[in-house]
Amino acid sequence: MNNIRKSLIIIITALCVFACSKSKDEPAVNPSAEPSAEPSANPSEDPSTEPSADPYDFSGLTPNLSSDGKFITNIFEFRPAPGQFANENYPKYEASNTDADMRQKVFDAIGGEKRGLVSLGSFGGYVTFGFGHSVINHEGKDFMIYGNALYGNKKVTPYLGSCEPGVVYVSIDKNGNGLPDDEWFVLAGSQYDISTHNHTVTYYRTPADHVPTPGSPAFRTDTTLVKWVDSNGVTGYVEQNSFHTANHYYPDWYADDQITFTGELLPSNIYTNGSSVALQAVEWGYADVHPNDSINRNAFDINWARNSEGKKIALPFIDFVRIATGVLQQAGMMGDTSTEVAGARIIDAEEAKLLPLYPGQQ
Ligand SMILES: [Ca+2]
Ligand SMILES: [Ca+2]
Ligand SMILES: [Ca+2]
Repeated sequence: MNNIRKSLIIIITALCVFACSKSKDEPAVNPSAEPSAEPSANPSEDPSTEPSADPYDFSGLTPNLSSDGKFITNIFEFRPAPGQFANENYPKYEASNTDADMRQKVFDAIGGEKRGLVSLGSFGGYVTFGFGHSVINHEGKDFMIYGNALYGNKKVTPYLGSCEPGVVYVSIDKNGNGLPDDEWFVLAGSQYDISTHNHTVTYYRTPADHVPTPGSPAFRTDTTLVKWVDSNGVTGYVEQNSFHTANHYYPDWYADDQITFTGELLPSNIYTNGSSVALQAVEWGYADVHPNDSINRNAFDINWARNSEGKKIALPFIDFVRIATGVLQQAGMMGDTSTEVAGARIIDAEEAKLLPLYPGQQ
């Protein structure tokens, strides 16, 4: 399996691998990365003006409590960015598959208590899901996300391994139509203050007359396979590597020849030492950066929600969750970095009491 091979590469390229201890409640890896105080509030707000002008007043909304399952029931969107696993696997694209077919495959992989894998591709690629009912924002953490992160050589630097941060967004069904067409809020994790907010990247389908540009080392079989342009005018490429040469990387079922994503861009987490390459974990608040047995590090509090201007937004509950790859990078033999999602689960109020908040999470 590609996933196993991918893991093996990481293990081989790390300098010396050993079993790492569980990390549930360890102190901050990088205390300096903790978010600082929230942005300044708007001092011009006049409390004497008319009521309910606040778009973030959700007090009139009633949560949907028609069911009480803990796991994913609906895949609303699957929009991966180009990457080495697109089409090939996680999930596999087969000729004539539609968007609906691909969403069904995603559900088959990560719906309910299944722990299959879905790969989101390069920066911005995402999956959007729900639990069949609202998720109440109770005290502490409210849900967790499963991935396929692993640690390698913790001796060299903390939490070194295959950690591919996915940014988590939440939304409330404000217009009540049951669809995720309402405003999205990012859950501000430990990297929020050093991330580029509202970063936009457009990827272009490889032209039919494309001529590969081999690079060095030899595993870089085409350094110009999928072109991208970001909101700063910077151009780059998702490269083809020798382990995935039969793949277009650009999702074959997309009707358009270009696709644009906007979201939080984290700094590169590539760790290099000579020819060794690994992907270092970030502290908290992102999917697919800590092994699944670290429940608390894979758990999320709706209280971390912020709007696109950085303002903290109090959400009494949510109806939709979106996970998007948060980095844009080529990591040596590991190729492009892609967040994987292996399911999600609601954390109830009792379990939340067992998952203490880390410094910076309050
Ligand atoms: Ca909460
Ligand atoms: Ca809606
Ligand atoms: Ca991963």
